[in-house]
Amino acid sequence: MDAAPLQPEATRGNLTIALAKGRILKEALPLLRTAGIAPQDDPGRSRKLIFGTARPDVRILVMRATDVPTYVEYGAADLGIVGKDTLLEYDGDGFYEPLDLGIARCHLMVAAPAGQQLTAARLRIATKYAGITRRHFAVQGVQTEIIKLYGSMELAPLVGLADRIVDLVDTGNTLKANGLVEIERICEISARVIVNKAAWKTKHQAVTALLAELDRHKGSGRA
Ligand code: PRT
Ligand code: MG
Repeated sequence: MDAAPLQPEATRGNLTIALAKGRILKEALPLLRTAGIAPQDDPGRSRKLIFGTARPDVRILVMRATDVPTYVEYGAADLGIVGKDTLLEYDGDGFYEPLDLGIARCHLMVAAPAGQQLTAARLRIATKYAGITRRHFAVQGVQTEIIKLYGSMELAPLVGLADRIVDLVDTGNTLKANGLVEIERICEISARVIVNKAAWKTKHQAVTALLAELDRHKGSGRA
């Protein structure tokens, strides 16, 4: 079969959405479905990374949350759906952040073992969010040593790797199960839509129509 000829005019309004897998994908799918952008396969089960959708002009890329801003900044995706935590930690500004979807909600906080007595002058803090943590404590003038981890931050203070952690909390069950208590809230987190700056101009109509659709349906796709 011959490949179809390239039709730049016809593809001008096409949109590629980068979607963070895991929790955000799970919560964004019902919303995308109600907005008429249901993927053709189930991204939660398929091993595919690119998904066509019910709309022939929209496709979805599924990836690690931390890669979403990169794909959008470089224009490999026009839009992205990713947590505010990932955006705060990302070092770049090649996108706009026009919409809060209000899904995958949680908050970023500092936690410590219950009843902790601290003597050291310098706090050792374990976190996946080194940038946010550094900025947060710098503003307070607190000296810290930041220990970068990639998961299960709650473990670090239990085995003496760190005095405190900076992590996301939703129900608080994980903290509780590990004898930790929240001692300071840093900020509220939810999933945001980001848009590549060039796409915002060249695909303005398609982008704003999609944003309006998502905005109209947000909050209604949840179980
Ligand atoms: O990507 P990675 O594998 O490192 O993260 P993950 O598997 O922990 O989470 P994932 O990929 O499913 O989704 C991560 C994104 O979901 C984050 O970037 C947030 O924007 C959003 N989100 C919302 C959360 C939570 N809520 C959340 N509770 N991400 C992680 N958690 C973790 C938290 O780190 C802690 O370990 O859940 C645990 C606490 O939950 P509770 O309910 O016990 O308090
Ligand atoms: Mg994950």
